[in-house]
Order: sequence, then C-alpha cells, then structure tokens
Amino acid sequence: MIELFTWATPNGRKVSIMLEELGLEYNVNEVNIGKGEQHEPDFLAISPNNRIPGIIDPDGPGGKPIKMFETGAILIYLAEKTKSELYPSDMRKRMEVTQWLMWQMGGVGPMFGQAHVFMFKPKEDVPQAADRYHKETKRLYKVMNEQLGKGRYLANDDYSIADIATFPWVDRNNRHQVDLAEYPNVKRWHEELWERPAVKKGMDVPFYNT
Ligand SMILES: N[C@@H](CCC(=O)N[C@@H](CS)C(=O)NCC(=O)O)C(=O)O
Repeated sequence: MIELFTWATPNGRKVSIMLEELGLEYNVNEVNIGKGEQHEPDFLAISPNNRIPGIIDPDGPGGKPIKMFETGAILIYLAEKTKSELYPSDMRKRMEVTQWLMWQMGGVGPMFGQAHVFMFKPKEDVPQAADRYHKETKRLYKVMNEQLGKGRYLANDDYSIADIATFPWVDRNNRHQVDLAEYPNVKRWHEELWERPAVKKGMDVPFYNT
C-alpha cells in the first residue's frame, strides 16, 4: 500500500488523481500545511523541501521501499511503475508529454501559486506583485487555450500526466481571478476532466475546496 502525505492543494491533488487513475491502493496521511506540519522531522525525511505531497512506496524499484517528493517526479514514477500510457512509451509522444509536464512544473504551478499569494486574501496589498503574477497567469492561460485548440488534451490527443498536473491548478481559477469563459478550449477541457471518476475522487483528497 502506497503512503501518500498530502493536503487539500493543487499539488497534493495531482498525486491523488494519478493514484485513482491507476487504481493503486493508497493510504492518506494528512499534512496540515496551515499548521506547519510540513516542517516536522518525519515529513522532512520524505520531502526535504518541506512541501507536500510526498509518497512512500514500500514496493519500490528492486522490491525495496522508495520515498519521493516533487509532483512531476512522482507522476513519472507512478506511470513507470505501472507501465501506464499516461506517460507514453512512444518516444515522440513521451517527449510531448514531458514538455507540457515541465511547462506545468516551471510555469503554471509557481506563477499561479504566486498569484494566489498576492490576489487571494493577501496578508498585505502589493499591487505591483498582484499585477505581475496576474498578467503571467493570463499569459499561461492563453498558451494553454491555444494548445487545447489544437487537440483534445495538452499533449497529443491522449490524456496524460501533463493534464493531471495542470487540472487542479486550473480548478483554482477563482483564486487567480481568471474567467474560464475567456478561454473556451480550457473551459471545455476543464469540464471534460471533471467527468472522469478518478479526477472526482482524487480532487476530494483529503477534502475538496476551491
Ligand atoms: N514543486 C513542488 C511544489 C510543492 C508545493 O509547493 N506544495 C505546497 C502546497 S501546493 C506546500 O507544501 N506548501 C507549504 C509551504 O509553503 O510551506 C511539487 O510539485 O511537489
């Protein structure tokens, strides 16, 4: 049984959606980042970067336990472990997915995350920062909208770990003040993904909020 250490945030939900998609059994360990539990030594032994989520797979490579942090790496690991086409075996398709996964990890996650800090119940008003991250967020939506106008999913025409990584962030569009109606291809994709049973279940771990 895989141990998942997580909280109700977009990064946490990437991994619970993936585990649901793969039908892997897992146990949820709540790490309440609002209470600072990500700094506790037991969690740091799994995620030295003090960020959720993390996993422990007792049945890792070579039959030995493996601990992992960083969602991009965890998604790749879980797909490799199960030989899932959510990370395609075909090299060209795989690189397409890798590009959009890296785009999420280096762009969407950090930029939307900063937009939330400065735009959603900010501790202090910093208009220059709010404006900068809002603009960058909208630029990323434009890129995503164009890409989703070319195909059904972010990479190729197949659902992949790139979609799984991006979806929970787009679901927080209220926090970064983006109206999905302005990005019709993203809206279509967001609605379609919500129809997947694994997405519905994974988004509710450990509980759903927007
Ligand atoms: N690049 C990391 C980012 C993880 C991350 O930022 N997690 C946030 C929640 S979404 C967190 O743990 N924040 C705790 C904190 O800021 O102290 C990943 O993809 O795993």
